[in-house]
Amino acid sequence: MDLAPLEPFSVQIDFSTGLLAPDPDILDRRMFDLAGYFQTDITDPSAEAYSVHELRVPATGNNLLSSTTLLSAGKVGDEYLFTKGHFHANRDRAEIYLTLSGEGLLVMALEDGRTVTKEMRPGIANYVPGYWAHRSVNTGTTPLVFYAVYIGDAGYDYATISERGFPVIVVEGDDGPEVRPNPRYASS
Ligand code: PAN
Ligand code: ZN
Repeated sequence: MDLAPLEPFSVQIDFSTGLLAPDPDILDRRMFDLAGYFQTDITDPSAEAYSVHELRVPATGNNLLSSTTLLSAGKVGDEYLFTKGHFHANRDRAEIYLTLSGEGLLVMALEDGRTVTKEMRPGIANYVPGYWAHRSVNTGTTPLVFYAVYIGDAGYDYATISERGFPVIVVEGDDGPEVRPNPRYASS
């Protein structure tokens, strides 16, 4: 082996808040980071949208990275708040999402526009195979908290989603969340 093995470690995860101990790397996303992602303009650019709390592990293909995401509840127009969403830069890298609290939908899409939407609820683990872009949508009234585990060299391609959008959007309908075609989706 070229490199010394990492030391085994443990982390404490608070299932209701998603907070980790010891201290993770934290990435904060505010509403202005999501400008242009919704059908309507955002109204409060400085409001917290979500944060990603990642365990400190080298981002290499022999490691597993993992993080909690704390996604606020709320809407922009009639669309529920969501994460930016991405393909993995290394397209074939897979991922698992385990929901810890709150409720939502995991929207996944292939580059050809095919979509699959799965429920996110505490105790449900969602498997995201390689090649599927993924976005979490908080359809509840409390933060949506989930733990994600991904191959260390998965990386992020945000540009494709930022330019084309997802093929579907999730809006509040008369009887709760509805998944509808995205009128602004730019198919390839
Ligand atoms: C997750 C996401 C996290 C935030 O850890 O990165 O939920 O979503 P965006 O990265 O789309 O802003 C993951 O899928 N990692 O690969
Ligand atoms: Zn991912």
